[in-house]
Amino acid sequence: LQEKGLDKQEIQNILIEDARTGLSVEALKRAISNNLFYVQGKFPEIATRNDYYMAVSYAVRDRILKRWVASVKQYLDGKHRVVSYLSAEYLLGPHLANNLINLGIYKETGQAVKELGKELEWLIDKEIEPGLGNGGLGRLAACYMDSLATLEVPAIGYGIRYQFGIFEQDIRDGWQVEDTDNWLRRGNPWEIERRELNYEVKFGGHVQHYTDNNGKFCSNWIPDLVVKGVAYDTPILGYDVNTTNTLRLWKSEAPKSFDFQLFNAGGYNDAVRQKIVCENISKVLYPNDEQEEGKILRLQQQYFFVSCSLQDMLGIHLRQGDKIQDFYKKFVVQLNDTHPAIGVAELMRLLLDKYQLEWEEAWDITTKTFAYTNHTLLPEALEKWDLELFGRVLPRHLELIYEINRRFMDKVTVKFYGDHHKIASLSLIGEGPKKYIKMANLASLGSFAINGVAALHTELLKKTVLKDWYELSPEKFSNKTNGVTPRRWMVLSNPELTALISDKIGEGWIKNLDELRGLEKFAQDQDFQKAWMDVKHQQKVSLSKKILQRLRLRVDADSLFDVHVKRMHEYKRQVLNALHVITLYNRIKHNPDIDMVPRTVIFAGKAAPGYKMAKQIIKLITSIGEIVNNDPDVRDRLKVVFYPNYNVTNAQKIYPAADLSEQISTAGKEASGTGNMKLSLNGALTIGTLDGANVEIRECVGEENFFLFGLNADEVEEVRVNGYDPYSYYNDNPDLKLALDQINDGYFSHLNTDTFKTLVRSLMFDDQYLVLADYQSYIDAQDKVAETFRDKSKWAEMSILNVARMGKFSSDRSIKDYCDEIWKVKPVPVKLKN
Ligand code: T68
Repeated sequence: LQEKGLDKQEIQNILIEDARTGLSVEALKRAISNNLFYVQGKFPEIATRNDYYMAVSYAVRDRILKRWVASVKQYLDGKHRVVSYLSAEYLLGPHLANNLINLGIYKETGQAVKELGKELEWLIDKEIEPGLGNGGLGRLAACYMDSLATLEVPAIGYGIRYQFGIFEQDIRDGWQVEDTDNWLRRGNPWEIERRELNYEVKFGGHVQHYTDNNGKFCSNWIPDLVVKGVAYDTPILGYDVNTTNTLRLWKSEAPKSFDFQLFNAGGYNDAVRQKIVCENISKVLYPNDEQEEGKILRLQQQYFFVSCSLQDMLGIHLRQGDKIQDFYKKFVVQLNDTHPAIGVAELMRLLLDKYQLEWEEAWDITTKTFAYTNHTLLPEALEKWDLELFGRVLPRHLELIYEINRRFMDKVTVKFYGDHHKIASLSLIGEGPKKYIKMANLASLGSFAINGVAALHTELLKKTVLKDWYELSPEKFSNKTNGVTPRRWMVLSNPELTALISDKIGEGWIKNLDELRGLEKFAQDQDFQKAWMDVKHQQKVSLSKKILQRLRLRVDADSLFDVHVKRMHEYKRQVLNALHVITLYNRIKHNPDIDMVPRTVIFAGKAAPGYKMAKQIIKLITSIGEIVNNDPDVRDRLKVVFYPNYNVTNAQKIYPAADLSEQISTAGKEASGTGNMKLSLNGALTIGTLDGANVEIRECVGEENFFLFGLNADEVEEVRVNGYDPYSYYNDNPDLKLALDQINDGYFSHLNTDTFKTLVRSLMFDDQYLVLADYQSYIDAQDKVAETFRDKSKWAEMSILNVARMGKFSSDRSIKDYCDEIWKVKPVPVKLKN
């Protein structure tokens, strides 16, 4: 630098800048050492693994911050339109490796850490993931945040900073036990606390009405609780771009002024109690997927984060000097299911009560702002709030919802005069022994766009749960098939396959997944097939080691890895898979020398803590495992694994090792599925029903490369209408009968006939999910899987073709569709100065 004629000060500045943001091995090494000393206050001899993790993470964060600041500046200067994603859940998964990949410094950082005498993998492996979601819906939000940034679209994700995320699952005596997820216990280097960014949120109390001096009718909400929401920002960096968006999560606290008032009045205990009540709101994630809870705290959580987020957006908008009337031009707000649907009433409240707009104008802005994504057809998952409870928590919103509904009902009654059923179904308020508020109706009425998450799902929405809404406003409806980010679900979790693919077709596919097509022409290439299956084998060996460590169970990496991983739910039919396992086991017992394709059946997934049946299914799987894995007759032909604590970290280890992907839900029940996409992208073949996105996956990969079985959605309906008779399937099928009798008679439960009583009874007498109806079709398809697996070259070809044809299922494609067809937003490339 001296030779270049720079003076001392200039050189100094460059060195400082480089230490903060340089991407070379040297710069990274210096930054990590500095952080170890100046942030952690340690020197190498006494630094712990977490000290190193923090030191590396802060070095990475500095580099992201430079891009983050540039992004925010650019967005504000240009007054660009912004996507606001409202979601009660974000299942991000571990940050470090993902950020290294998106920054493009994975190798350099690995080298820097190595030169400091440590291993980067040693740090990555132990990262505690933020599990701020239940399953597919929360993970989708995370994939979408990645794609929004990668596509350089200005976006902000809003949600809740739960102190405790999804519980940790342990298996004891074959049963699930839950442990709290204290994910913040070692600190979180990826978030920045923004104490200055906080909003007050009111709860309870009553509403006063009065007429002001100008004769205007006004409302004043006097709450009995005020909570403060504090922003915690996490940067979301795109892949191979500078764009860094913000995930803004709200933590609830007690406002200072509030407890002081009580304190001064001598109510110390009350003050402390209030503080706890406030902090409780963002304390813990509700661990239910697809099952309504109807708890007050849950409603408080929803309103809390939605109110903070809308106040924040309005603040951003007004600070730019723009008219309140133009709010919908600045922000488009996507509702991730109905969990944030209270936003419709809250935006109305803010526009009416705070900004004094007239009703028509406020409603016009509101309905141009929101768009709603539905994620489920299950009736038990549709959100309803008991009206009386709702009114106690949000009295002003109850008034507003009544008024929204009154105006709406006026129109509907004219339009559908005499059709009482339709009118009642469209009402925001349900009648019955107790009145309730229908959140899907509030979301549908308050949004300009409504979408399902796979083609079949959208069609079924239009025919069933949202039928009347479709008939009322067909122009609002569209499909946006889900997608997954290839960065986390391929580059990060399967570096070996990534390298093999890039070696053949270059790296363009990482940002343009359609380019995987280029692999098709190698599908029959013997050398490529061999390299392909070698990578798969290597991944299976790695997973086998993990299984051995975690479960002290030895599995054969040459066996067919049959993978069924997702939340435990009756509609996902883990039991059907279990019946297949028992059938294979019985074949061996019946014919001990049978020549069969060895299998390792791997299950993983959490059950909602209150969902008895799902927990019993876990127990069934572990119990079958106990018998099968310890039976000497079985030898190496069959193993059953229940891999505990399924989360993003574990998913990243399981997907790359899968040969077979189980997507066997009752047709018409799984809205989309996204695990189906991740598994296929990683080279697994799918055995599945015509449900959710399976339909589209099969269309893309070709029906000859997909193991289809079972009733389709229409046939399922038909069977139900005609009366499903499980007993006849049981009686007519000796293999099925034997398997069910064994479960019932305690064959897998030390002769205890109580253990699986409710499960068997459900299957035999009132199973909504038609497990027995699809049994034989499933067994036949599984036999075909096994036959195909014997032909290694054929299997490799099918696997390559599956991957080659997965381009559609990138979340980049999904997000592009949302941008073009719903949000009307354009990319804003971010340039770095100097
Ligand atoms: C899932 N839904 C769908 N819900 O089941 C899945 N629900 O088919 C789809 O692929 C995915 O969403 C993404 O679209 C969920 O994951 C929940 O987790 C949930 C959580 C709370 C309340 C209700």
